[in-house]
Amino acid sequence: EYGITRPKGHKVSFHYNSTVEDMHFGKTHPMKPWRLTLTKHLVLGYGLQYAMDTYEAVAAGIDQVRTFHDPDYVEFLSQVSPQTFDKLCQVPRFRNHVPAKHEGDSVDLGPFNLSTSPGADCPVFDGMSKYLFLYTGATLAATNQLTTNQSDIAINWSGGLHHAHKSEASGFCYINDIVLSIIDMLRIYPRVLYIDIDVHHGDGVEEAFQRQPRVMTLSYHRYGPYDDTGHKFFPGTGDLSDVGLKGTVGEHFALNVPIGSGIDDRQYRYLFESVTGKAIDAFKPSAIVLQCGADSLGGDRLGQFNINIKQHGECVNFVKKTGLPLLILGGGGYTARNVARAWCHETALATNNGAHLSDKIPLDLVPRPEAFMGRAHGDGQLFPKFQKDHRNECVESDLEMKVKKLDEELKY
Ligand code: VJV
Ligand code: CA
Ligand code: ZN
Repeated sequence: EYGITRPKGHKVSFHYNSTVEDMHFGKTHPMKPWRLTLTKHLVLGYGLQYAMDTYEAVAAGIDQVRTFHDPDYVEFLSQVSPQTFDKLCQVPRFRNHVPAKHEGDSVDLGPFNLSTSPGADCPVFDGMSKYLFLYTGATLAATNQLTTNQSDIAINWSGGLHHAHKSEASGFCYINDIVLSIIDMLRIYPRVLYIDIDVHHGDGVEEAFQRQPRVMTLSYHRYGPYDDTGHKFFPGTGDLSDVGLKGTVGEHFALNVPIGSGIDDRQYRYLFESVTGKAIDAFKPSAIVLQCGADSLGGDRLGQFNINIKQHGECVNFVKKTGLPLLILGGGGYTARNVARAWCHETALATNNGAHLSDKIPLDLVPRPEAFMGRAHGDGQLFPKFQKDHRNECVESDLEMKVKKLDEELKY
């Protein structure tokens, strides 16, 4: 009825395990794994399962996670729960990893920036260990589909956790599945391009490869001196002048596109297509990893951009057109119904011969139609127009200056 077809000679794999849906970071914590439930409902409602191969993810192994992360950190993550946290904190080699206390810290931090305080960015919650190794396992299985030439595009919406560091959790991210994936890819592909359209800077991935000329990282993100609360937008890195570690062979292989609040579709498209296009031409990647954080959408609870779902999806289309092996990952996204809309639309763009889905959500086929109904929830449309709730600080001349500067950087 919705005309879903399986593209010939183009294989897409979708990696997921529903166990991640039941996780709770805490009552009012912005990260809601049930956004993945809503995404699944839309994907199945539109019948996209017929256009791709779906795989049940299995947990990553401890050894796989150790290819990037510190062994003590991995051991801690594999054992931690609200019940075991206090005991693990007493272990001397874990105590060494407690971050220094900063003035004005509202929550007590334990080892590796983890905490049982409900207000923490990286709380310890029930089932957490399972959750972390599952989203990582899904990304690694997706990666394997590409490196063994079994898929052209592989998708894991539960992955894309770009802030995690080697031995520290950060910004809702614990295991950096992206870094682990790229490490695997480097065994097969000469060069990997990482593109990050989450509203936050992809600092963990950039840092991991800052000395590595075979990986180019390119992040688009909100960045500015200060926001209305007097704080820097998280994580506060990713300036235009940040281009990889100076004095190493990795210099010039990181690119950052800092963006002011309220950017609109047209401006975002100009930035994304100019810079990504030039990066692809200059770097000539053998494969691409695209982190599709949906907090760059208008109306996001944490984001500050005004872009619509169609433009977010155009970024996926633009990258897909290169025809290179492509890993598509999730990331941020804090207005759950819109995260589901965007990621369902992007699943369709990856499959279904790139055809657009009908704007009318098949409400009779989704288990929780009320999540998408009513004026406040987008009136049953897949592409509701977001109200522009952030003042547009972006001026054309400034965008042009940024494109020019990054173009110069790509001449190295
Ligand atoms: O801005 C920050 C850091 C603080 C210290 C810790 N407090 C909790 C918040 C301010 C400076 N953290 C950011 C992290 C954003 C992570 C984005 C992740 C991704 O999308 O890039 C990829 C998945 C931040 N912004 C908003 C919050 N934290 C926040 C955290 C909460 C919260 C409300 C807002 C944690 C718990 C609860 N409410 C109950
Ligand atoms: Ca980003
Ligand atoms: Zn984000």
